[in-house]
Amino acid sequence: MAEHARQILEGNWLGHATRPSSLLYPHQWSWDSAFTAIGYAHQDQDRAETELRSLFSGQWKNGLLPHIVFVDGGGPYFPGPEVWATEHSPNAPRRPLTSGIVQPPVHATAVWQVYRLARDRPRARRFLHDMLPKLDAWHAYLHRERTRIGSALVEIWHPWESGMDNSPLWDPVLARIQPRDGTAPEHLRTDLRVANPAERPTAAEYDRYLHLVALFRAHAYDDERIRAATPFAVRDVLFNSALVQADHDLTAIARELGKPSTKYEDWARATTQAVEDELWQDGSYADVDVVTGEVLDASTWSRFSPLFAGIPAGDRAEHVLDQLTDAMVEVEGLGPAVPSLSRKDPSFDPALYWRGPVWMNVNWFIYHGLRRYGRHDAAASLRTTMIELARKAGFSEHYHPSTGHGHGGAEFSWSAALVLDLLG
Ligand code: 9YW
Repeated sequence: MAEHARQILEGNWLGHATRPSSLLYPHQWSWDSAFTAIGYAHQDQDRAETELRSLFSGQWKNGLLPHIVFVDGGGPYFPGPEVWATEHSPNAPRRPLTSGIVQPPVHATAVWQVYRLARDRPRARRFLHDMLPKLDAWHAYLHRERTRIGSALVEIWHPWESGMDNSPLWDPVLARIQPRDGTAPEHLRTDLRVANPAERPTAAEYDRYLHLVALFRAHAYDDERIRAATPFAVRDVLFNSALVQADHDLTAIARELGKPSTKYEDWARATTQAVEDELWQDGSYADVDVVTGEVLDASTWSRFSPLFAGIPAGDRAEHVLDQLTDAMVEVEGLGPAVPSLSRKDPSFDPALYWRGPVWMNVNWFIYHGLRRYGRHDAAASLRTTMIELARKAGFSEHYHPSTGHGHGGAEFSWSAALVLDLLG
């Protein structure tokens, strides 16, 4: 199993970075790289460090860590660098070329894991030392530019920033957008040529994704202008939960190096409090649409992501753990798993991307959440299902929640890396 996972990562290795999947995602993606490094950490310190260093080579002067770092010769992808046109921003690097938006901040968590598991300790310490200022700038960007007066919660400005593009969470927000400026004509969409179109976001969704990119480009990626103009601004449970955990990990990194950590502790505390005060709505965690103030209440897995960061306590934690047990599905012959969307949700579709399939990263977050709250038996069952899914269906991008069949991109890096992490 571990050997097979290593082969998948080897096949996706581009010499300095790992692509998520050969045809569908042939460049370096931000949170994919963090997950991939978490897997490499058990096997290969050099790879793990190189993965994260190369991702951060695309970091912007203002601290923004872009969601795609384009790799020369990586392969066709839409929207490519010419669409992002990040040269409009004084903050973007000239090289490497990047996108101009972010993804969930799991990088400090990855750096800390790479450091903890490393065999060559002096080298690991140099790595940690080099990564601290980069992580500091990345988190400072989020806490500074992605918040508004009155809330410590960070905002996402694009469905791609959530890591869960076509989640039904965004339906009501996207419905308000009339795409005019940018669109995604089907002949340009490389994803439709290399994946099953029935398992991909729709034309209506892609047109809105591109409309938002055109807006950011027109505002020269200036955060202040985008904050005022974007029709998509969401305080997302997963993004903020990932940030709380990453701020805890950044605290640990700073302490390990004997550097000041108070700023990171304060960030973690403030965001935790804001998740509790602002995102707990009618007995469940839910995203909030900043533009309308509405609660986005689709029953996605990300309602449970605060467990990963140890956010809920007491009765609230018990309540969320009960909801989680309720949301689990039984993958035929394998065991329980958490689907990306509850079966009871009207938008549920077992093969459609973030609208129902089982994802490895989702279950990895939940696995760690369960352990954190002492639910070791439930965590062990989830771990078994994930390993058996990979054995049965390979390292797919996602899996059918009843049959366990693989869907989406094949030979998917984070599926391989996170199984390596579970194998230990
Ligand atoms: C795409 C690369 C990325 C992931 C995201 C996933 C998808 C990009 O693929 O988004 O076409 O937009 O939703 O989580 O990082 O694997």
